[in-house]
Amino acid sequence: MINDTIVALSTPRLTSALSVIRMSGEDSFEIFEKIFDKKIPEFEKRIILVGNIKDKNETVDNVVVSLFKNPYSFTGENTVEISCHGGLLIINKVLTLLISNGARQAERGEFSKKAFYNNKIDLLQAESINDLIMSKSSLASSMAMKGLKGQLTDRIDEIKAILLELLAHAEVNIDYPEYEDIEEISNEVLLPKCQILDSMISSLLKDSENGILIKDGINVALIGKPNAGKSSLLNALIEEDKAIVTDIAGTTRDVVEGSLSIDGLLFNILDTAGIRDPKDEIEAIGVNKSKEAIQKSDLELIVIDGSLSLDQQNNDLNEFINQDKPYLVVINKCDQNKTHINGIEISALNHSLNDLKNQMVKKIGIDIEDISNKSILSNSRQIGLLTQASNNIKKALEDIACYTPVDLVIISLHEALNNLNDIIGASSKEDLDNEIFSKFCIGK
Ligand SMILES: Nc1nc2c(ncn2[C@@H]2O[C@H](COP(=O)(O)OP(=O)(O)OP(=O)(O)O)[C@@H](O)[C@H]2O)c(=O)[nH]1
Ligand SMILES: [Mg+2]
Repeated sequence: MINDTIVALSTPRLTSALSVIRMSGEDSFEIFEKIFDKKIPEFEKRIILVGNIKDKNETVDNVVVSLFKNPYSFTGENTVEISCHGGLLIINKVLTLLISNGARQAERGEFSKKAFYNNKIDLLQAESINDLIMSKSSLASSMAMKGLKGQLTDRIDEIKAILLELLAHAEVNIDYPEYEDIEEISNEVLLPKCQILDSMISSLLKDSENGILIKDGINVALIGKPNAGKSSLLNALIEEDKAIVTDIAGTTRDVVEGSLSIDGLLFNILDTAGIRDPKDEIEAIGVNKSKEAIQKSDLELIVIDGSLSLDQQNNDLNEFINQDKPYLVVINKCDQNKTHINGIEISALNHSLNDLKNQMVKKIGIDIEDISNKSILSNSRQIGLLTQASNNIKKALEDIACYTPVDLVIISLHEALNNLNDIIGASSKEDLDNEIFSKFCIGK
């Protein structure tokens, strides 16, 4: 399958000025020549041609074609990128011609998969490509770009280098006892190195804690009594009339979502139905949906109607405070002259929300400046594997403290190396062999 020549439309299937069709695989040039009105000249790495796509004697389109010779392409294979005119008929015709001449329709992500198998990118870089395409905030895209450029892999490689050196040393002691000039590895040698590993992994894990929040956005639930002004606040925050606003209590039934970026961070705002004893079946469903949205939120904004009496404001607040989750108390309708309980005073109607926005960023506690300078992990697969690596190093430290024999301690270190390699999609065996042969010159 991985050797097939694959083809796909790389731009959206929409009518547009231009579209790009990409084909990759050993037979790409041969297949392309069958539908092009020119011979591909000899070339070294890359070439651009202009000519016509032909279906027998009919000219389908006049196109610009970029040809990349193996290994000088994204996938590492012979690749053809056809820039054709973006009409759906033309796109379909060109695709059909390529497929009928031997290419196969690519599956999702298959070009990146080929790049990975051909060692053009590692797994982290492949995941970063997707993250970059999908990123919804400037911070998320700069994070993905670091991954794509390999800076994240570099950070994992620094940790791996220490582990590899230790493991190679231990392997040499065991497999080549006749090498007397190589120091015997002991728990005293392992201890400081494992402490360094533990602190490097912990610091990457800590930096990455917020990676998923940055990538997927921070879910903020607007909660409160009916008529407090939740929907008005959603509309004011996203600067769009998305949710229906009326002075009838119980207006919002379904959860309404909108998003906005504050200081490069993406916030997904969830406007919920006001919580009260439901008056009918539809409202009961709405209130349940609100509770689900509140559950999945990362931050709650408790919206209090500041035009009510102080006692009422306090009662409403007490009903909604949930100590398990970060929350901010937002006193709305401050344009109406009343005394308010403590909270961030706003008016959803006159849109002065800067203080609230600053407090939202502060409450989430992401140091934007610090994190934008770092390479961090950003999906649960990567973070799960790094957590396993961390646990394995901690296990090794416990074993050292209990005077466990070295060859048992290194089992956990091997596991940690496997975890790190799984993050980037590399093989531990190969790494270890390389380390042994390069540093110790065994088998010279
Ligand atoms: N004076 C004033 N009125 C506001 C403000 N925010 C909202 N309102 C009014 O309060 C009423 C209720 O607003 P909504 O935004 O629909 O309230 P809600 O909390 O979404 O209500 P439900 O959907 O019923 O739970 C509307 O008449 C709004 O115009 C504000 O800051 N000042
Ligand atoms: Mg509402």
